[in-house]
Amino acid sequence: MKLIVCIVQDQDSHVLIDDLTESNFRVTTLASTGGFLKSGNTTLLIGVEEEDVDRVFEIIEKNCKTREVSTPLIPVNIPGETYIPQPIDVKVGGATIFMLDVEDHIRM
Ligand code: 2BA
Repeated sequence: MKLIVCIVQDQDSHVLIDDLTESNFRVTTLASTGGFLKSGNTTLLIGVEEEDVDRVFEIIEKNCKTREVSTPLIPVNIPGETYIPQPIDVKVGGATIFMLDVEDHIRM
């Protein structure tokens, strides 16, 4: 069994979760925050048998889009002065995926 840890943009998470559950996959969602943009994203935990991994990837690919996002204009306060950084555009991926081997899966 594999555990797919998948970080997606909030905008894509609802349709993705619906598609996964309608396809009989079990999903846990966690509200998360990206370290760089400091804005919300969604982390999904999906436990699947190895033969189903490709099907899950297809569903993720179908529902998650890459978008260009500007970094926020958050002022940086240095004692005595305030510095407003220039925004930069970054491409946020449709999904960032980590695959972990699962030693045991127990349901009681
Ligand atoms: P954030 O950390 O908010 O990053 C959003 C996007 O900003 C990233 O998109 C990337 O295009 C850019 N970015 C991130 N760190 C950067 C840096 N040090 N310098 C320049 N640009 C940078 P993605 O790579 O698609 O990542 C989307 C979200 O997935 C990330 O949100 C983070 O929450 C997660 N993520 C990505 N790679 C990760 C990793 N290796 N470990 C843990 N979480 C990761």
